[in-house]
Amino acid sequence: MRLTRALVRRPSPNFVEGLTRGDYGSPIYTLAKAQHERYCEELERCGLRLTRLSADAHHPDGTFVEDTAIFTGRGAILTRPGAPSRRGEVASVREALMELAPSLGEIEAPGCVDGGDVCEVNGRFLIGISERTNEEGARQLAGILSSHGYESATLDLRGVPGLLHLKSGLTALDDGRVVAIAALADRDELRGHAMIRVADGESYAANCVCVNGRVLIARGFPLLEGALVKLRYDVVTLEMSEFRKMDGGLSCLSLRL
Ligand code: CIR
Repeated sequence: MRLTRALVRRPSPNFVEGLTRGDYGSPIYTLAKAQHERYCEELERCGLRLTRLSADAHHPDGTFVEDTAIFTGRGAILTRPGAPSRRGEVASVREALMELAPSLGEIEAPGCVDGGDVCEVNGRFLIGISERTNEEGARQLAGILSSHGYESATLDLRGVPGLLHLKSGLTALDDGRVVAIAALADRDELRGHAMIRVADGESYAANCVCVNGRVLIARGFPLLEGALVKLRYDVVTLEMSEFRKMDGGLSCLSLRL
């Protein structure tokens, strides 16, 4: 499916106050801003028209817009993020989405879903149950998807060390091939898919973005980059150091439709 639009939000000056479990130090705001700008330019180069939300000082994690909604080919579903500090991010995304896509529904309490836990693979949605997405949220999401004709399946991620979201370890490329970390690659739900396995030392790179034939990956992961190039993907590498410090990856920084 050819993508045409993306929603992004600039990092806020208090980005450093966001949630993180990582051990990579504190992000430098000016660098995060520059990396975000570079990311936006690259999305535009892939043919996407961007809607840019202004930075939100009340929500230091607000730049990770992916967690607030799920796009399907038929419309958008608003989430209820698992981290209480992030729930307020949804209001401004709801407003922006009105102009971009029909609403298919919204996750309601006590359900929680982070968009990072939802990955569409060949028209079927995989929903990770994680620290952020609970069973009730997954049940509501599966119901909304099913009422619009989509199949889904859940994957329990709670035993996978260090994995924040499903898409922290899994990307679906637009030809149906998946990029996956070892802990996900052998799951039944992915059986039969062409796959690139990400080496253990490169697991951060499993979160990529595939837009209109190009694959954006984090810079500094030569094994994954080499594997993609060998398979003739058009690869672009982007510096992600400041977002990695806050447990974010490439996909988290935009909602693409
Ligand atoms: C958080 O912990 O919620 C943010 N610091 C990072 C969110 C990353 N989002 C994503 O993987 N979809």
